[in-house]
Amino acid sequence: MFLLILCLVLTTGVLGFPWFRNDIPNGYKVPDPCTGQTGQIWEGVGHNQEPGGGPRNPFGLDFKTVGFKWTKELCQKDSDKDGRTNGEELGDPGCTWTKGGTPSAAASGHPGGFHADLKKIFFFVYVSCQVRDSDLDEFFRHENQAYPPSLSQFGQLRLSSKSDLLVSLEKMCVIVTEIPDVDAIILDGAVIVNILKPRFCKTFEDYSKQDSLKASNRGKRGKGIRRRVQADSTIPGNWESFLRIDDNKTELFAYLAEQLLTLTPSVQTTVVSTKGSKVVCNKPDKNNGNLSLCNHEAADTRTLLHVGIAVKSGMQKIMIRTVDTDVVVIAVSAVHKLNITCLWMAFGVGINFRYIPVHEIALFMGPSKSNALLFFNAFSGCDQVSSFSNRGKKTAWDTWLSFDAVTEDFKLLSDKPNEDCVNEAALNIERFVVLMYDRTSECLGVDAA
Ligand SMILES: [Ca+2]
Repeated sequence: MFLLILCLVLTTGVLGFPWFRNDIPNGYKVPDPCTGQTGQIWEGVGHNQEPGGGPRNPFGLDFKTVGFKWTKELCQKDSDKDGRTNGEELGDPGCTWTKGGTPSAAASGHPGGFHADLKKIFFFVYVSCQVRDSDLDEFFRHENQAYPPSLSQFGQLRLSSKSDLLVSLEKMCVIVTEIPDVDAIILDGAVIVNILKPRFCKTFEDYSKQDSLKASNRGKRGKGIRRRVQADSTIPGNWESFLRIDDNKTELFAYLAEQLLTLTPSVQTTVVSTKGSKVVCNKPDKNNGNLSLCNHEAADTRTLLHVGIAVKSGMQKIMIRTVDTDVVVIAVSAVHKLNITCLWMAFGVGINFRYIPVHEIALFMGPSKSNALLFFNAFSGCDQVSSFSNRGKKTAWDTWLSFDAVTEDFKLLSDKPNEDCVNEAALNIERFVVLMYDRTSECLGVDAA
């Protein structure tokens, strides 16, 4: 008698009870998400364990909430948040099934098998696979999601706060608020036109002539407005919306480049400006080095090319106007190669505007580490690379400070980001990642950790 009662207890639970499986479409044919093998069935649909019993999975909890019935609400819900409704997974996409009827389709997924929450996913996989002949080590060697969490967050880039890195970098220099003495100023045109609103200007010609644009060293995406940029065209009321259209910007930058040259007397100041892939200058006889036909699409690297040409022209004190942390990083990495005396950043807007002496940061870091910063910045998360989950720039920076051996590997990959170098540097890079998540760990690789 005791044994009989014990068996009943072990098989009790939501959808662990066989008769509950009559209350959902295809209740006896829910595929096992663990093995991935055709024909393998998950008996305890509402539970984390395949035979049923134990903790309920999200579908089991939702099933209980609606009173253990197949309701439209339960059918339309995506209990395990995998992007498919319970109805879609159980073969009732139209939510028309009633008890005793024939579902319109076969069950194609488990409605409670996988969570968006990584910890729970691993918990389910571990619990369910250990009762089978599955090799867990082999399983965890492979990505098991459509969107590997090491690369993205549900298919989207995991963006970090890039400016957090500046906090660490600015501790290595003295920030000033007075404009420093410089020979040349490099302006990122896209930044300038975003900062300088047209205010009272009615036409593009007015805009190009406003004092603030000429003295611009002080200086979100969505639906935009397309407007022809001509001298007498009226400036649209919504400047941000106008700037969201690439064609508008292309025309505006070309127009402003011409106007800047026309409006700036060459005896006073030399103006060099990119105009599409070309470089134009208000001194026609000026040699612009190799800048013309420049194929750098991003302004941040192109800006540094201008710095290089200015240095070759004999200028030693240069300032870049930007709002982008990436430009600061590239500048720090380039200072030692440029052989420049002073490289300033006029950075930020409003009350956060300041002058950052990039040459001081590079001097403090030294040539190797300055160069290594380039890969460090890309690896820890940038515009094109996901940041690490729950580990931002500050954690990455602090980890680097405590693990200097990785500097040479970061430097190697900054100089030569090719496959051979990745393989060569992988050992220390993996160790770096382990330390980012656990400073006390002695594991060398991420799999071991
Ligand atoms: Ca689902």
